[in-house]
Amino acid sequence: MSIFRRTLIAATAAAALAAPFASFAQDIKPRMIRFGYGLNEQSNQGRAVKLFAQEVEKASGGKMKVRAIGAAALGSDVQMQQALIGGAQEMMVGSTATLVGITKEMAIWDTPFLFNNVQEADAVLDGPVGQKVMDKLQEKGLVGLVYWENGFRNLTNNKQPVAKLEDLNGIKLRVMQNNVFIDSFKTLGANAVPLPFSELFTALETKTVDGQENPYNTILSSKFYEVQKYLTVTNHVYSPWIVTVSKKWWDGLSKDEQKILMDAARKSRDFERQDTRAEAAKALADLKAKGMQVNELSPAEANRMREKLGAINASISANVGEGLWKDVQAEVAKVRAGK
Ligand code: TK8
Repeated sequence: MSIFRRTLIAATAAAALAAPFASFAQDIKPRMIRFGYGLNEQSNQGRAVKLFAQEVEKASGGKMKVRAIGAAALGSDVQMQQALIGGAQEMMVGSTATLVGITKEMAIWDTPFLFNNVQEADAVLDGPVGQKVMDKLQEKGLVGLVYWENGFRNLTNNKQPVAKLEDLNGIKLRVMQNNVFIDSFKTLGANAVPLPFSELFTALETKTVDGQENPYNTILSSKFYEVQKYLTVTNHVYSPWIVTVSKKWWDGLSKDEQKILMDAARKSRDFERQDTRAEAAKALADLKAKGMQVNELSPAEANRMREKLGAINASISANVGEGLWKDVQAEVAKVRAGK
């Protein structure tokens, strides 16, 4: 018998004695978690997934390992959601807006001008109503852990500066695959074209579409400034990201493992929001330095836009349910009143 075989048998026997029963296989083979996301590694999303991975590995003593797979290499948000539901992928982060086809209540977060600032967003998303909407995912085979910040969305295009509503006429604008976004931009007069984020850069580059809307951070990290000339500060909606887990897989984890993931998710949320806000504060200057022409809307034009978009509130309320609509409005009012 070779020394190698003898050592192997001895090692195996020792390990079997030390860790009998079923846990043995688990002890030597870490749980692999494929965590997919749509943005680049060098983005607020990429940095927070990395932090999550480190936290999980540390807290589990290496028994759980996260493979972070960015740039939509595992597919678009919608494709990854299906992989999670089927159990072919364990985790992902993406926009709540892309989940509306699965859980219609998620569309509440797409309400234009719902939040005035990030403090309101945090309070409502992390509060009881945010949790209620998140829990709705479970019926559909997904477990939501935490909301991250994608951020307030702003408009870019390659045709002309948008200073007033009419300037949007005829602009082919990529929007997320979601009825609220399609309706919002149709209402504003743009030609709204739903496309997955993973196809967006190429669509802009080849001029399949003229424009898009995303937070400053994403315009920067996805290098949209290379293919977009004009940026209009609209802040038309606050967009959350949400970290989700395959329920099929989650249900097979021990309570300890679930807790490790939940704790790491909370840490990643706090880190991500800070990081995103710090980056957003500098991003506009960066985008100008990269050559983008930036304009703000006059207060009168901003109001016109707000009023126009108000017209779709009734349909959002009908879609998500009037009860939820009212609950969210009440929560926002509570935060505004400083209670
Ligand atoms: C990333 C997307 C992105 C979103 C979009 O996968 O699609 O425009 O803002 O963050 O979820």
